[in-house]
Amino acid sequence: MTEAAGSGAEQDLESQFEATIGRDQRIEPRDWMPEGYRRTLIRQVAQHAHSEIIGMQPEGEWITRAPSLRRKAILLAKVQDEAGHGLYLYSAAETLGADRADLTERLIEGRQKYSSIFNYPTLSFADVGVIGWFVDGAAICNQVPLCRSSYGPYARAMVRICKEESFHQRQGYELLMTMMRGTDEQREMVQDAVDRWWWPSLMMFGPPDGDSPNSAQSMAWKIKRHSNDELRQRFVDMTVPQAARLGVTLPDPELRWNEERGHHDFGTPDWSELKAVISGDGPCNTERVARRRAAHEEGAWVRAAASAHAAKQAARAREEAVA
Ligand code: BYC
Repeated sequence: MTEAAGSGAEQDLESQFEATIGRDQRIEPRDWMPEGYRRTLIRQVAQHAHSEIIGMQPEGEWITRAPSLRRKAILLAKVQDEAGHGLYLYSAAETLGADRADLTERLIEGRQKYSSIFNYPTLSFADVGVIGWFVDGAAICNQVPLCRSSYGPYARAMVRICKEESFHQRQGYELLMTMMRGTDEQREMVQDAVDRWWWPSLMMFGPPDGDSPNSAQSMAWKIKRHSNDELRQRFVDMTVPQAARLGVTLPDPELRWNEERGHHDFGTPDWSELKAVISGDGPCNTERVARRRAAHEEGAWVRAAASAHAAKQAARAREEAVA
């Protein structure tokens, strides 16, 4: 809070910033903001953008193997939506002064994080359904409050992203419903996918509150509106009745309704697994980043062509201005 403690003018700016946050109004790109606020936002928004882009891979692997034309068209649209989400978010990061090429470099050099959830393999087409149901469901719980985040461009990007995530969640659930009405083998595929994705989905919300170094400041600045544990609980409460309706068992023997709390009690995720996955040691970290790096390198000619075209256009505009 004392970053701008220097001059009186800076203190005024800091008080104005705090007052804007206090009134629940938005901070916009041209407004003064403390360096810590800017850094925290760039960190979170960049990680979020990277997650969307890396998140295209686990489901994208199933596009060529989708069981019907209809499922292929739906999956293609979903994966393209995720690319779009990445683009809105990189643009939001740019309004904070970040350079998109630099953010990409940081991702492919392993210097910036992305969500742990995308470091697990997709072993059957049921995983596409479970990712939609759990991962997009978790994303909705986490991101709907971000529509009220204090930074304007991030909050506005979230509005559209959340609408699309809702559609993604429904398509996942509808796919699973269809599979559950199918053969025993299909039902087993769904249960197997549920067993593998449940705990990693709970880890998406981040470490427990007592072990979350960024939460207190991010909540004070109203970047985050709820703690990691609050949102995790919301997700569990939302998902349990959906699992019952679908006819699958969530793989947690401690899961039960607690009348007194008005919430479900549930077991403790393996936090050492989350730490390992975040630090690069998950089942698919190496291949995810390698794939992203290869796509970046393969796209070099597109960037070169776009820059050459832009330079040509600018030169032509200058010539026309002189003539
Ligand atoms: N995975 O102090 P904490 C999607 C890091 S994409 C990896 O609690 P914070 C979708 C954390 O960054 C969904 N890292 O942090 C896409 C921090 O490290 P640094 C992505 C994690 O920021 C395609 C450290 O651990 N969603 O929906 O206050 C298909 C300590 O954590 C994770 C977002 O990005 C993790 N799970 O809270 C389908 C949402 N958890 O930076 C779907 C926006 C924690 O200090 N982000 N870390 O080195 C957020 O809401 C918050 O950043 C988090 C973490 C709740 C994730």
